[in-house]
Amino acid sequence: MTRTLALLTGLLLGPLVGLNADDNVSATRVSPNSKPTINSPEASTSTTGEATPLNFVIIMVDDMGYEGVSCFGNPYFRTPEIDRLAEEGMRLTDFHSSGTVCSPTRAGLLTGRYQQRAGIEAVIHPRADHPEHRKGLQKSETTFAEVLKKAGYATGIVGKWHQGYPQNSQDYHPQNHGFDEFIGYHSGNIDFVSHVGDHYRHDWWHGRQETSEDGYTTHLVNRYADAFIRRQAMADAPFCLYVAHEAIHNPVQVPGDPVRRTVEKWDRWKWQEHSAEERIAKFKGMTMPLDEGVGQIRKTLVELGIDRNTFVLFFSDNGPAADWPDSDDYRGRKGSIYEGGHKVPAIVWWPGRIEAGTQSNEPLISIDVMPTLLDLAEVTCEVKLDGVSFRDVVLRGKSLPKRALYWASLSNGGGRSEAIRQDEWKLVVLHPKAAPGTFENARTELYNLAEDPGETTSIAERHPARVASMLKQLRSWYADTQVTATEQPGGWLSKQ
Ligand SMILES: [Ca+2]
Repeated sequence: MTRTLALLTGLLLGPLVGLNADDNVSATRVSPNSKPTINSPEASTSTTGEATPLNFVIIMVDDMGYEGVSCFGNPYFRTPEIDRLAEEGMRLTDFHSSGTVCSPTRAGLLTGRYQQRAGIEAVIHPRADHPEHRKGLQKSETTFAEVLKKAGYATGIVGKWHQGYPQNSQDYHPQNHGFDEFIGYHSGNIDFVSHVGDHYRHDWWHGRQETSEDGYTTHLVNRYADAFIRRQAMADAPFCLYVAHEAIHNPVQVPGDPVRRTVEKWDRWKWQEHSAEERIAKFKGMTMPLDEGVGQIRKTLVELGIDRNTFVLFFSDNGPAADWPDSDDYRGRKGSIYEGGHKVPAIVWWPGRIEAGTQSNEPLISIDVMPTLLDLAEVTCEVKLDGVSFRDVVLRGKSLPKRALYWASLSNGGGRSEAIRQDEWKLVVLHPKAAPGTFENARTELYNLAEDPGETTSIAERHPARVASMLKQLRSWYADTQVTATEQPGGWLSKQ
């Protein structure tokens, strides 16, 4: 931790006390080289009677709000394929992203720890002079792909990485983080047709090879995800595929729409200039190819006879962007520390093991994904993870031990906000008019999510003891993440 950060943390978050492991932190330990156990309880039996280890397909969509799909309440159109995944699997109705924007959620997903520990608190910004531009996932981090690869898995990512630009450091490349294969892009979004990123460079790659390729991004992601599964199904090793969709992030383009961004300019589709009907048409037009892709993955797994030993997880990386109508009752959107910023649709599917058509209301967070995958694969890692496995939640309907969930968001403009949730209680901390990157001007709000899921009325004044206790715990958690936080270049408070 830099001296500046230490001082800042001490000044604004209180003394660095209570740095012992939080009660919600679970330790997952074991040999990183242990192989998936062929006779493990989770292994399935194929038609030949031979036990096979479990495959994983992690499908993360971009900027889809809670009601983005019809099985979570989309009032505008149906998403039949994603709905079918839910009908044959389980809806997770209280699932949250650990970030409120793209890069932080992805860092937390990949490492199973709060992304603050990896030093990725904000969007890794496309503009070269932005304080957050030069950051990325450092090689010292341990990802689920690395652990599974060491355990014998074939690993691949198709789609969005957004964990640092390769022109800043090759250390950030997904193939330096446990992925055997990468087809996709490094930036936060690309034109769906020209594949020019928001940093105004062409950004479509096959591994380390920049590749010019025709095709609407969602169609390409669908095609390469399907190809990976078909190829790996023929191989001896189990596989883990991370499908990181671009949809339904901007640029707002449906199949057949023209190029909107070149290396010179971006003709942005401005939602303010369009009617509600036009916005819904684009929303639907971008969602349907994604829905078809999810359906194709399900069909391919069934066709290949590996559906009963493949665990599929579908979820979104944060709440809805401003381009889309906000139909749900949750306050805030993408970037917000309120529920609308991080409460997202999520579905798990594993025929024969997860009971079809069920739902779980257990509070879960995206940093739980890595410990869950390792638990299901019966492998372990030597890094202490913050997330906990929800295997028994989805397989046996059990509850997790009580724990607190935390969020700390840093906007592109350097604005901070934090939140802690304990059962139905949620404390929100905002910093109006604070200097960028600082924790000045803390204003606390308290909500009871059971009584007020829309976070409409703060009841902080009625519960001063609870506010003080939750605030203390939140500050202790944040300070703990900073003690060993990975050093990153740049940042709002850096003199670099
Ligand atoms: Ca996003």
